[in-house]
Amino acid sequence: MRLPIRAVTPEIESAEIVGWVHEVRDLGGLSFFLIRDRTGIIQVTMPKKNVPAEILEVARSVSRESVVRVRGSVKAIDKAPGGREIVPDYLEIINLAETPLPLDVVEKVPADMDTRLDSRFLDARKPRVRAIFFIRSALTCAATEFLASRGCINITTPKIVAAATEGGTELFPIAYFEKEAFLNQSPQLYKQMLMAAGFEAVFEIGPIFRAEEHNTVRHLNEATSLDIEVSFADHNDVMGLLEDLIVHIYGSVAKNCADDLAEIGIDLAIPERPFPRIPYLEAIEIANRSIEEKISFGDDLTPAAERAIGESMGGHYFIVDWPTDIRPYYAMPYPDRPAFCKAFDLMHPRMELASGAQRIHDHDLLVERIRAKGLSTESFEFYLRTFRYGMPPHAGWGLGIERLVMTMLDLSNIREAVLFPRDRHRLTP
Ligand code: ATP
Ligand code: AMO
Repeated sequence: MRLPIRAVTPEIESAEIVGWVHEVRDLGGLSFFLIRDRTGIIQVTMPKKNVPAEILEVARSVSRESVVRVRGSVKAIDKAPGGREIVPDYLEIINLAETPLPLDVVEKVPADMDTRLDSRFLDARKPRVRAIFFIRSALTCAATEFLASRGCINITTPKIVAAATEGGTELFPIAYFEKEAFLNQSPQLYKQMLMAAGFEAVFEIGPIFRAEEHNTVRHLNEATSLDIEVSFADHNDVMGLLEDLIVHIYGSVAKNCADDLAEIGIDLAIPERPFPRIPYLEAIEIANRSIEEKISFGDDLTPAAERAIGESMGGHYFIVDWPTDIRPYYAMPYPDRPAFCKAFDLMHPRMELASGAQRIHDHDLLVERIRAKGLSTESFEFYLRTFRYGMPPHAGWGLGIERLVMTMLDLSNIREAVLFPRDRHRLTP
């Protein structure tokens, strides 16, 4: 029976493995393969004197990245990766790779992002790239377990929709028979409607689509959002939940992904609770101390402002109490100072990770806010009617999974955190 490569130890006398030919080296009397699977790398050593001629024959015809099956005896050896090697008595080429390879998996010559993404299936064979996606998987599993343990119901909402939710970024129109339709920017309206259904606490991990014209290292046109919505909760309650979730995810990744973190070279520090909560007014004051293009009241934070505040905060923090005018219509204004609202952003020193708010649950106030944004209430009727038959107070947030992975693993480009990114120029693979 074949073993995962990681399980092959010097204590085992013989082993069968399958994997990809990572490297081939021929030193005359001795030739080596490195064979790789998703668990690790092992050396296969073929001393020409001791290995059957038919095996040497097969070995000579193997190209890098071919898929092979190897059986043989396991020997302890200090010089090889993992301190062991296999001397084969059976070698089979299961699938021969063409040469030359479109991308070097061993990465002696670093490739640029576009070349890597064009051959993502080969790029993802690199142990470092594989590690990012194993961590991303562990991270979303940890989030799901945590939110379920807090009583949140896992929901799935439509991605083909009739209305915008967020303003700001554009929508992608799609052909939907004879109707006008779009790809959804956020599950916002649906998660709120489920509060009217009495679900009380919901979460979704799903795609969001944003027709961002600009091409940046922190925006995608198709991103993954972790959204929650909780009834009888305010903005402070859901900030607490978000903070607990981030600390839980970091702790879980640190505990379960030690090898993958080591592969990427990350010594993961778990953020400390509570994250500071600084009001918007204080945030722009901090930014304006060091940036050239000053932020005025009512401006969104520029990337330079986010960097300046991030530097002074050092770790995760919240910006709270935003001007009502620059937040979406659904954010609840403070009753005693309606120019400010109960909205917040969770920030990492490098960028925004999540946005959220306590929502307006009063129908008439919501209509007023939609109109104040210059939007028509007609296209929101399916949403607005849920506010007329018993809508509880509620709050929630949306967290960008790629940005969470990117900041956790110190990746320079958000595309590193998605297998098949969609950006301004990329629609394949
Ligand atoms: P959100 O969409 O929730 O506000 P975000 O982190 O995606 O969060 P954006 O609003 O897209 O942030 O960007 C924040 C600020 O940075 C905005 O003022 C936006 O105009 C500006 N910005 C984003 N990308 C670029 C870019 N490529 N060039 C110049 N400004 C940019
Ligand atoms: P917002 O528009 O701030 O809020 O989005 C929430 C989070 O989603 C991530 N995100 C993106 N990531 C990569 N590329 C993009 N183009 C992109 N756009 C957004 C970010 C961002 O913080 N409905 C609200 C959430 C709520 O209030 O519950 C919303 O969508 O990490």
